Amino acid sequence: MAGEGDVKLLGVAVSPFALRVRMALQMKGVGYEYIEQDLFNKSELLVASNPVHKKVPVLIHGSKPICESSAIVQYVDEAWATGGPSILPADPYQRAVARFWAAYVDDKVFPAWVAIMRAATEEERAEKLAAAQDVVELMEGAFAECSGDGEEEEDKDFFGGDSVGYVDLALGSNLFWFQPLHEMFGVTVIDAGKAPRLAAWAERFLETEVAKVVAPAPGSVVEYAGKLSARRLAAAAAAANK
Ligand SMILES: N[C@@H](CCC(=O)N[C@@H](CS)C(=O)NCC(=O)O)C(=O)O
Repeated sequence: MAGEGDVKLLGVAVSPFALRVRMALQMKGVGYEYIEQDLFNKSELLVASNPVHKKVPVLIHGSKPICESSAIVQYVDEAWATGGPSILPADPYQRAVARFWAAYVDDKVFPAWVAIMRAATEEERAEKLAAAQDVVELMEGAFAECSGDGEEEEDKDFFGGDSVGYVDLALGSNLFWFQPLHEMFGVTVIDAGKAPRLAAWAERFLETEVAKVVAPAPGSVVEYAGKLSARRLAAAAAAANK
């Protein structure tokens, strides 16, 4: 029966996509075995469970693998419907709005901040930062759209209203990289001058229990970013020598 059985999660401790699933499982009080993956040397289990993309996260419920973080979070919300607060809104229109903004996070916000990290020169980094800040700023309006019922003047604390919901998990899982990006490159992705409500939300989100429980160990994101960068440089050097 849905909501029962043996649950495993294949993840990487610093992966935003895996982190959002871990937060969803935490919200629903689901016990699970967490199996850390090495993406530089993918396990047979990962490749067999997600043969199409070979990416984390993968949730394995009983013997059934579920791939793609957004599909997994929605599955967790439905399969453990009574385990904790609803992650998606009950109202069909609000659900559609939440799905729209969560997709915006994955399609626009994630690539925008990854581009800052990959910039080859300081000039390029400044360009990518400005672009990322514009992408993020657009979510200021989304905050009012998602968190209220459209009639109230006051902002709620979260995209999900009074508590963390689907868009909070989608965007919030990216926040674990923003402080490390600041440490590495001195950049501020959510600029309080340009996006004050979002900056306040980000502080609130990182203070929630659900975020604190999964937060990557200090230094681990910077370390992982270093490994990714070394791999990228090695691949570029190998391509240039062909
Ligand atoms: N759209 C996917 C993205 C997952 C993703 O990009 N995972 C990365 C780690 S953050 C990964 O497994 N990368 C391995 C690879 O690209 O080979 C989701 O939402 O689950």
